[in-house]
Amino acid sequence: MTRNAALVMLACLGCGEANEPVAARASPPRVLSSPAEAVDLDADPLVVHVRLRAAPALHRIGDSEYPGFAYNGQLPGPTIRARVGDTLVVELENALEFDTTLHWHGLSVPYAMDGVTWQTGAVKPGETFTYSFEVTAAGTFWYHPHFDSERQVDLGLYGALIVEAPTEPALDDELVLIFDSWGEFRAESGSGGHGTPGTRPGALEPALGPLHTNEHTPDPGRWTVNGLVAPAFPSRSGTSLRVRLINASNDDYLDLHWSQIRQIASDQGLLPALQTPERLLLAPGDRAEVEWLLGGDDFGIHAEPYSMHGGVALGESHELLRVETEGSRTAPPAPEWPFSGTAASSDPGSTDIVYVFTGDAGGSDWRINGERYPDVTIEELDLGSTAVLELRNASATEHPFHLHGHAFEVLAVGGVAPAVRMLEDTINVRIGEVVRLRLHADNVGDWMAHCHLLSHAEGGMMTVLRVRP
Ligand SMILES: [Cu+2]
Repeated sequence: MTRNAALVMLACLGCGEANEPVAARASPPRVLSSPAEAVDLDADPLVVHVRLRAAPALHRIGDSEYPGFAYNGQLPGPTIRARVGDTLVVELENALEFDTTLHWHGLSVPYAMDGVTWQTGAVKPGETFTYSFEVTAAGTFWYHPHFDSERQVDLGLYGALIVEAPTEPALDDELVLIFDSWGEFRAESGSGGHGTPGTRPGALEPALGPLHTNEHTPDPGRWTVNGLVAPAFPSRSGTSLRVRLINASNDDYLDLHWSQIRQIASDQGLLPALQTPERLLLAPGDRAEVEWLLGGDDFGIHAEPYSMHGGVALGESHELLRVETEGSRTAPPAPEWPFSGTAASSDPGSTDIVYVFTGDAGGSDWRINGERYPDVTIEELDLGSTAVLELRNASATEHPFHLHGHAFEVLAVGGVAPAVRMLEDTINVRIGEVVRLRLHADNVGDWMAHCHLLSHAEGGMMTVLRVRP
């Protein structure tokens, strides 16, 4: 759930004794753990079959309660875990009072399974739809609706999807961290549908709806980690952990730092080499993986103030979570990751598709090449072809560009080629910046290409890239 959520406190402070005052409730748990995993209902080791039920839910965030939505009553939703080559079967039961879908962010799935409503239908209230596809790449992915996304993701519909590769070493432990930011307590009606008209108001209307505050610097105290505010993660010294980070916020960036960042993976699985950046920027929709080699010292994970309106922002560093280690053992040795060492591809210089982002800060009109979804020009590529995409940000905010159905390689950011091969599905483009991408069109479909700031997608910053057979 994110800042742009229109949220309302369920407890009514002036309504008498029928509503228990929020302050009287017990404090929520502060001990951090990975979200509970979905139960695999199929005994076949090559099939992962899970059920997700999307339904209204009451979220407790800090000392407050918020009416929202959840998968299987969980915030975040159940983590789905599979291995490369598995068939994933997900039965989605829609117990909401409006349409929904599931999108598998970062995975290349057949177009009919992508959860978009450009041509195919949504899952209606009371219906169950079964998604089924082979998972073909390892990494940290996530799932969320791609219908009425700004509201539905905001109100709690998201979860992690982990795909393991057999070649990767097992560490002592693993931690899945899903970050979200929460909106102000404010009632405002409204609903949208990613440009899809006719969305039925939900059960909780008119109390809930998008809240477009367009704040330059969101209150860092609104962040949650796996639904918890400023939790502690207890561990033992001498432990090695693989930590998977997902930014599920609608519109808020995470500029993370801690004592030593050892990044092993980004959107599309393992990097070619270990990276030790000073900061780790997670735009909405972005993922990263890091290794924690715990010695005896406690440390905090901090977020620096960061704004879509120009990056580094005013404000103070904020501790999102604290790692508390017991014991005095030294840090374990670094695991042997099967890093490939692959260098970045050279930029051919030519450009096949250009996407120019425009829009004014504070506005709700966001465009790609001057067009607003769904009234867009469809760029086309032949199956099997390779294309260079150039993203040009001529707007007043940053934009995390996300392409469905494909991973892409980053050729250059602001004219600078990355040191190693970077495979992504979501890439932040700063104000005035040009980003060049190499795309191998290997998946037939009408793929959404959009800004993953969900208020911008809702405002029209979405187009369609067709891969024809
Ligand atoms: Cu944007």
